[in-house]
Amino acid sequence: MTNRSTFVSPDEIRTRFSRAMSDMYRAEVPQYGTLMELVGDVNAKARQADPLLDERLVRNGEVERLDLERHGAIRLGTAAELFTMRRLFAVMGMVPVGYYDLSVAGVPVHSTAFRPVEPESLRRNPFRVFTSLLRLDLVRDEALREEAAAILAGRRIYTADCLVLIDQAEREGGLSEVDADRFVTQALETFRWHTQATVSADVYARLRAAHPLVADVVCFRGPHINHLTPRTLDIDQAQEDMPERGIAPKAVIEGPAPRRVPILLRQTSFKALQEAIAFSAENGASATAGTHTARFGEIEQRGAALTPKGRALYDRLLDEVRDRVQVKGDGSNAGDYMAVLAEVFEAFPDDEESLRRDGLAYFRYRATGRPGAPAGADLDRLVADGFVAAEPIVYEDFLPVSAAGIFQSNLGDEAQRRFAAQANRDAFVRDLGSDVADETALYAQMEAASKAEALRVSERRAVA
Ligand code: OOG
Ligand code: NI
Repeated sequence: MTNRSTFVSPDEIRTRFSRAMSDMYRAEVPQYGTLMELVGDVNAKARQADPLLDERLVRNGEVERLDLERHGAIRLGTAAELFTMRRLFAVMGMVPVGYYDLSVAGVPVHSTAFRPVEPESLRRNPFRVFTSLLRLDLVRDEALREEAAAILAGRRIYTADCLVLIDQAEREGGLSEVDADRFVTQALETFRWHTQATVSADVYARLRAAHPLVADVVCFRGPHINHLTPRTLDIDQAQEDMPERGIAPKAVIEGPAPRRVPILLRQTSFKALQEAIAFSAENGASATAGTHTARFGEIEQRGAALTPKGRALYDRLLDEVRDRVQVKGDGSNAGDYMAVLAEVFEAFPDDEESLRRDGLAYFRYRATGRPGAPAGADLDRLVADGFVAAEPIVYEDFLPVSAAGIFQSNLGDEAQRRFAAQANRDAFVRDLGSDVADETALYAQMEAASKAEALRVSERRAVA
């Protein structure tokens, strides 16, 4: 017998899961704990320095979740793993949004982001997981490709209890208090680090030579969480402060230049750590010790979601930057890159009214409650006269060029690269077992719904 009202909400399960993941990661990667402390300090200073910002954070109920993780990332090996991962995340109210082709950056994966989509769910806990699927079809050596596929076919990344609980949640429509906690415990197992590789040092070396990412995905029992990412209010400050705390940041902050009105997403990370692992024994020889580089920490600062027009401008400007200067592998010209970035992005309007008027960003509208709105007035008029307020909608997704930069800096190769795109969205969707939501449509819907509501409220209060 089940009773819907006794189910724990998916939002609550996601909150428990992200907390458990954070605790596990901090215990496993102490430097990540140091990054969390740094972010806490930077955020506290930023709030002090900017009372308006502070007020908005308090008004929107964001303070309690301010320093918490906004996202994590995993890399899967097979279609079946991805299919089940979709079902696992659905239990926590996370659905696949967007398709990211990373082949453009020479990384043999394609990806989606599992995330909540309802504004209320995002507000309760915005945790999302950037989830990549290895593309063995992009590995040239056929024998190696088959060897990797055979290794992957033999692993089981979900515990038996986890699979039972996913089935149960689907069948019954939710999980009880006790089962929700069991689910979190069982699901967490999939994301755990394994110091024992499933392959010999020789197999590891050959896979790594094909691409470091191939080795990372194929040689372990499961898709270890490879980073978690809290939110910072001042990413430039955090980047600058990292070395003082013994953290080596990647050379440049990905995304747009620093601005008054933030847009999209800016991200930076500390470089992945070299960690001790053991390879399995081979041909009667004893197991050997080795190292593997996969896990790191990242921070992010989010801004306005852009319309297709705004995004086209962003992509064009970023292309121009990267035509003019490419970050070198050793990061020695990071300053030049940031200078060119700032110069080129001057062409992107940097005040809320221009972003709105020019249709570059999505906005959420609300009636301010100011009395005396004229009947039948159009939205721009109502905004101009203070009857309706408009606030940018926060971008909740990822950026493929930035993601590629994060991948590369953590594979020990920060040189910017461009390859021919080899997107295969159809294959991804087939493996996933469902379509991915179109992020632009989600923002457009949110904007449209808020517009209609703001107009309705103003009209009701309007004076003829
Ligand atoms: C994922 C990198 C992408 C981001 O924030 O853009 C990402 C990975 O390294 O697996 O997390
Ligand atoms: Ni990330």
